[in-house]
Amino acid sequence: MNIKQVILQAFRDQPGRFISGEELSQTCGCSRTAVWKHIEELRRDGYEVEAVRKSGYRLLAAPDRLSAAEIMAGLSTARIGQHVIAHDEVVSTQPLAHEAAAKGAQEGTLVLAEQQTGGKGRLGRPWHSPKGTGIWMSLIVRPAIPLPKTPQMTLLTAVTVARTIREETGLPVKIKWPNDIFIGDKKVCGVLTELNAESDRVNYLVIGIGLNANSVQADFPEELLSIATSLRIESGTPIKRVSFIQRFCQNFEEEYDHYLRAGFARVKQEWEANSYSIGRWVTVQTISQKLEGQAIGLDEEGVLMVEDRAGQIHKVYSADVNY
Ligand code: BT5
Repeated sequence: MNIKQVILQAFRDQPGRFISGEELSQTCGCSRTAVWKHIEELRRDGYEVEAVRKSGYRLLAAPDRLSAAEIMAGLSTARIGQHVIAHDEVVSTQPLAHEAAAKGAQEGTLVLAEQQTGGKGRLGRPWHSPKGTGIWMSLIVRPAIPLPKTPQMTLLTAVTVARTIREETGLPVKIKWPNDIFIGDKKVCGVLTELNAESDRVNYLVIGIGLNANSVQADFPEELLSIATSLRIESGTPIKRVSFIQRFCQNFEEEYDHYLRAGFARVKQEWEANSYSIGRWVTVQTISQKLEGQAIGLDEEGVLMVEDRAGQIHKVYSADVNY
């Protein structure tokens, strides 16, 4: 932790209380003048810090800005979110995460941005990511799992996002196979998992998460208005993006550690319990075939099972599913 982070942590450990300059200088191991300079920097970063002679400093409000210091302060994970690379504007967080991973970034590193000018969905589709309204982030993980199991990480991520939305907002969310989070019939979040592997070994995965957090209707272009929504639109109040990310990191780490230890069964159960897809009549377009049927569940490995009119069950590994 750098000095600004230590100061923020001290404020968070004693919420609402004044902390003297002397105490902060001891906690940080620097002079009182240096403390004052760092407090000024925090103010420039958007923190409201009150300073009262003889009492010291106290934190009144933190900005809703996705800075590394904000996210890491008070995060109780061992590795997910323990390294944060925060940008203001990028083309996409995905290639930046790949670059960081290739240079050895630790598992759990998060790359995020306030705005993406070329956000990516699957199959080269665009992901609309306007400034300050969403959570646009890429998480680097290095699971020791065989290649064919890597799609399970998308399902694990979807389950984790869904749980985090429920815990933070109480909104009823559903997961649409394989990577969409829905509220009602609109998409609030998409997950894009990209893989870097050599022969049969996973080097790393970059899991991109795009969540419409505080967008209002006017933030969506015409073509998305009828298919997209945000947590703010659905709940009627803005959400705290920093707390959301912190809780996501905690939930992800817990789910991921359990998965690495005990396998896919718990993710499967939670996915099915929250599924938008199961029971629905779907059209599946794979590279080689098109089929229609009812989505009936996941198999033990996380592959979607679709039963056609003749009662035959098809396994859908990777495809576009329409409803
Ligand atoms: C996805 O693709 O849903 C994956 C989205 C992943 C975005 C994250 S943001 C952080 C990281 N950096 C990136 O550059 N990407 C990842 P897909 O299932 O292909 O859905 C794409 C489709 O969703 C588009 O064709 C639109 O129809 C729709 N869409 C685009 N932007 C949207 C938005 N903000 N909200 C809801 N739907 C959107």
